[in-house]
Amino acid sequence: MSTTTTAFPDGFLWGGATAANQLEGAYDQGGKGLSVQDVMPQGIAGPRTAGPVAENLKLIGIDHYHRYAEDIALFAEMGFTTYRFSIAWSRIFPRGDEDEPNEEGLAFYDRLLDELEKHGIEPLVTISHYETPLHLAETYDGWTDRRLIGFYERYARTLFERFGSRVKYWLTFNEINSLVHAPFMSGGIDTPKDELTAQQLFQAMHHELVASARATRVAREVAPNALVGCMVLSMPTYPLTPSPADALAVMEADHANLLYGDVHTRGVYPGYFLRTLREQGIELDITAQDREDLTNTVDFVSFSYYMSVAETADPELKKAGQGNIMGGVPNPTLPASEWGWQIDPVGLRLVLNQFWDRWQKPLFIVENGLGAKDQLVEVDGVKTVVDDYRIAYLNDHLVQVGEALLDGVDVIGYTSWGCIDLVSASTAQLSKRYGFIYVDRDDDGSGTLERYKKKSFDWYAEVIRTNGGSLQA
Ligand code: BGP
Repeated sequence: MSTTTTAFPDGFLWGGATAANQLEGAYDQGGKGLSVQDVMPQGIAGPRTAGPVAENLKLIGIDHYHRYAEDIALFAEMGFTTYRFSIAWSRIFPRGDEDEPNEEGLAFYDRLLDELEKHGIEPLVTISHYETPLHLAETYDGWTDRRLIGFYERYARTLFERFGSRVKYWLTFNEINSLVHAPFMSGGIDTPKDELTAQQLFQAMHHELVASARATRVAREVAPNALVGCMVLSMPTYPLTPSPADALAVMEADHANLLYGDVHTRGVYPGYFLRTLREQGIELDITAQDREDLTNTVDFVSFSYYMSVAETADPELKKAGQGNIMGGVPNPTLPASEWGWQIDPVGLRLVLNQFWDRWQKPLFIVENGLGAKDQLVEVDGVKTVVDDYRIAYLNDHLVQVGEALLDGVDVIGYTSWGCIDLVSASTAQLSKRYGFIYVDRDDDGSGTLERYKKKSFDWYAEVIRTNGGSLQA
């Protein structure tokens, strides 16, 4: 039995990841304003509502707002050395465009950080994770409006000033490359997707890229110990056939995805993107100040990895498969999850190598995991979930992280997505569970909210305790 024991370096950060809107609940408490998530009861695909409706599971989430201490104690029991969470923008600036922050919101995250400190867990904070204040969506059409850069900069500055001495690792925007695919959820853009032009979407993307770089600059001024990373949705893409035409289709798909990391690490737009703009007759509003701002490049690159896709030049075969926000052509060689996300551990090693070769920045895997329907059962009188399928998924992906480390890739940490069950981003279901901890709440909103350790809880604790030595290659 071989293992990857030696691959994981000392100090490798092990933990889990969540986002405020998917677990906190308390959507109208502590002075919080509404965010775009409070009007998305069915996730990305469903219609947005005029206001919050009871069917929206995110309004209560898993009540983490009131149970964070209990949850963090469970993370500590697994031995987490890091925990990724997001700050809800509308807790700090309820409408998004105020001059002064909401003290009650800041105080909540102080308490949360106190708990992490108590357990010696290194925080990893996402500044904006799919939870733009609704007011910014309704009044400014979200990131299509240049003024959002200033609002975001003020918000980021507030966080760096308040928490900069306690938080080392910061991520500016969750999956920043999803904006063009999910404009309302990712960019607070109220205009329906099918009415948006490429010009508008790329302009919104440009505003976010500038805002991200400005936040990096502000961090260097006010929180010199902070390290700022970008966060991208990774989607390794294979040619459906070995034909040059399919390889070219892959290159184009890669360009569309890698653009964001290229700008964050190089500080300029790459030539292939300038070509796209020229050929589509798009002229972006890019000021001299924007160009200067963009040169504030990131300290590290973080990313989510769930699945890979295939790509083809053949329009007949180009039907999109199911998948994480962007999807792609299904790969006939791979199995899929119950939600159609194709499972490909080797894809993680490939993407780690690709990002390292291309950007030469430390890499942080900040999301990875299997969404599955779990069954709460009783084993020896204790309620649990026998989630061997999740253990297999995580084991196989972590083995590939070990391989990438042996390849020489600089990987600094791994946070498994949804370390405690939470509401799904794409479908807004609770039955799409990722956690090591089962939360008793169902899609109809029923349940006690009690927490139960799944089989994977002890398994992950052992992986962390042995620094990857217990993984089965
Ligand atoms: C990523 C998001 C997360 C998370 C995850 C799993 O795209 O950053 O917020 O939810 O995907 O997706 P889902 O919840 O749709 O299963």
